[in-house]
Amino acid sequence: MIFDSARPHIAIVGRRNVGKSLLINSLLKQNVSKVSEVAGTTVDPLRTKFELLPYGPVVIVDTAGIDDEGELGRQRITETIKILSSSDFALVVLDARDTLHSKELELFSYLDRIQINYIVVVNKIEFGVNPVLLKELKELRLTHFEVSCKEKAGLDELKRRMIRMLPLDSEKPLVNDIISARDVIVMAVPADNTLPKNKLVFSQVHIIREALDEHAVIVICREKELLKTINNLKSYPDLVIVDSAFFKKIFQDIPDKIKFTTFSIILSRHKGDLPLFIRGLKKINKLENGDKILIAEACTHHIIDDVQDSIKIPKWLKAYTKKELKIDVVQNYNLPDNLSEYKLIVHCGGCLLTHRSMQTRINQARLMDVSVVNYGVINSFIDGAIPRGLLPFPDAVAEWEKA
Ligand SMILES: Nc1nc2c(ncn2[C@@H]2O[C@H](COP(=O)(O)OP(=O)(O)OP(=O)(O)O)[C@@H](O)[C@H]2O)c(=O)[nH]1
Ligand SMILES: [Mg+2]
Repeated sequence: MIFDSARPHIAIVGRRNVGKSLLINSLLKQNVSKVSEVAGTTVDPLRTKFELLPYGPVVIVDTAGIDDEGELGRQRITETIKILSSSDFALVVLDARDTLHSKELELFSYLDRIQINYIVVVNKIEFGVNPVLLKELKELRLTHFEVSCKEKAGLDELKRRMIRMLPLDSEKPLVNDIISARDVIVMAVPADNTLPKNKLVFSQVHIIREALDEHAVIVICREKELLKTINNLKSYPDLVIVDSAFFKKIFQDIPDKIKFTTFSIILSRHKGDLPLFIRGLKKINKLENGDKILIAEACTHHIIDDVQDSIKIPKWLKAYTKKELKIDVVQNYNLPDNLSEYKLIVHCGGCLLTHRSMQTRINQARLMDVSVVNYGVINSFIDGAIPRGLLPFPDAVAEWEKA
């Protein structure tokens, strides 16, 4: 479920009874979460909207303890992991009297894998802080923050630290970081718009807007007029953007010196994670007979518009790899629970997903060690636009060139 996806989500995680719920109540100065000395008081995630001033609105999420026991406990831990993978930031709460438990070590490695920032909060410091705990945190190179929720110590400083560490906007730009003032960008617009309604138009408008903000010059033409347009310029353009399907027809006519990319590659980076998708693309060469592939479409509009991709890509995968692959297609806002059975997820472009929900899905795959690629990157590869079309994006080129 999305809960105000525009606001950054801060997950409060840790073992049972460390004081997660009291920390939330103390930060919010309201009793929103139930607090008790009984371990396992919080069983369901509790999301509360909160104005973290001067930062702005956030959602703070209380979770069940990561050391919960039994079958129900295991389900609650899974739920907490899901919450983490859709969060922008986390507070990991520890009890100052204890040393690190294996569950906490697992948690740190999860957080590193899903690459979200977090603060280690050592709570209940009025009892003194265990020197072994301090030594363990130091060995892990984890900086920590000491508070006492009971005595209301350290909480304002913790809020200030959170504000400094919260992501401002993790959405990658379309092009503004790869162009400079007075650059000339040529954009070739496909004649027939087979893409979902408004999708391309929307991204074109944003590319134009970003280019203008950078004081670049943007030249727009139809695909048919692209070569003529380039030849009419006094010098080579700094960037040429075309639809991936057009790449094959034109790339030999575009001098090698010109940086050349596709709308799909630009959008894959903007919404998803281009180096990760390139790694996923390379995974295709390592697929074996019997491997399971998941084609994941987040929005139902594909039924009408992109029917080719969920048919075309499985066909292509089988022909390209010459392997017996088991390919499942799902259309759902949520990814299936058996994610870890898959070797590769081929995700739709996610054009109707928010950046945050796309990242959530990517993070779920990362947690399960499943490779991910998206329609845009696969189509660009099929159309011969990879690797050349990656040139404007050095981190993607580096990923492609890795052995
Ligand atoms: N002495 C002391 N007690 C605290 C402090 N913070 C929390 N507690 C107590 O620790 C107990 C557990 O607090 P909770 O906030 O319910 O802990 P929790 O981590 O949410 O626990 P679960 O929901 O069971 O996972 C309660 O009795 C709190 O009053 C603190 O800073 N000092
Ligand atoms: Mg609790």
